[in-house]
Amino acid sequence: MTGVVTVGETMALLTTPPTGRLTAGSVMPVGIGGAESNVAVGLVRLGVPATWVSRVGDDAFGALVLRELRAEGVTVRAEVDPDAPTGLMVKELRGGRPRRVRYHRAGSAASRLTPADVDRVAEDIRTADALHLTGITPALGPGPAAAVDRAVELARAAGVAVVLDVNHRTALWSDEVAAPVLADLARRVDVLLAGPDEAALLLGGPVGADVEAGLTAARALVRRGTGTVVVKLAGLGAVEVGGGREVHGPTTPVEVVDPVGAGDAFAAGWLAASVAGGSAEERLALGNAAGGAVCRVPGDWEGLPTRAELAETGPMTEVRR
Ligand code: KDG
Repeated sequence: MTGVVTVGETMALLTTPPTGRLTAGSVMPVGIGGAESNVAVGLVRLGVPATWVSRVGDDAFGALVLRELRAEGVTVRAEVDPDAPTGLMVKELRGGRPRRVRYHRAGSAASRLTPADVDRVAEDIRTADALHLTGITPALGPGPAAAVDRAVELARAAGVAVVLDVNHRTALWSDEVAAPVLADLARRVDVLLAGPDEAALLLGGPVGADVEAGLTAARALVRRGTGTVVVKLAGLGAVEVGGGREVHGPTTPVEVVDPVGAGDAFAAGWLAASVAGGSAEERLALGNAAGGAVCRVPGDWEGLPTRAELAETGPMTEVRR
């Protein structure tokens, strides 16, 4: 197993105290967050090697990002950019739960990603078990969008499966601008992970949040050209359509403390089972279990589980290695 390569921005993440209002002054812990590196950490914790490709600024936030990811065992392939800062994200809590996320990432080092950053890791991509991308990266600007296209080209030419998590971020681009870009990208990948709203964005019509609606949307997206489509349905689990099969993977509801990062955890679990040769049932089971684990604790990625933790905390389908 060579593992998974992922490309995208990781930011410094400031979180307000549970009841604190920023405008009144506050002390905020500094951590890190980024959908793609969240997935990389999740994979490593599940025993799958992961490589994260990006750019950070030549600043303390960038050093923190690199140190944290290396400490988690992620292989870091990041350029340190002397001319742009590391992106920053502020997560405001109310009553202990996330209420709003604000980005300070325009002009960040990672928004200067270009195809050259991907070419530097071409061999990592060509020899990977899978390439993971999200719809956040093309929203960062033309350079990152071109970097995503280059990564898809390289992977597909080498027969490496490309997994796209739609991860639509309305704070970065409007539905109108995002929809055609993401729909075009979705047709060029092997696997698409989406929530009902994201499936609706791609299909141009409403999608319900129940199992039948998820299956209908997944079938429609497969007809549009993606090999396998997974629609995530929160407490109802997820459905997967592809390879001539349609599977619903139910989940065990958890007490949700912080849902941010649940989609990344699902992606990590799904990918970990996939690269181990697991069935659709096993992919969905591990995705659901990892997603649930992240929701139980505060933080975008801190609650990402190890296999031992999953075995202790909840039902999980056995996955072949
Ligand atoms: O899924 C969680 C991520 O959204 C978060 O960690 C930060 O990548 C991030 C983003 O762009 O919101």
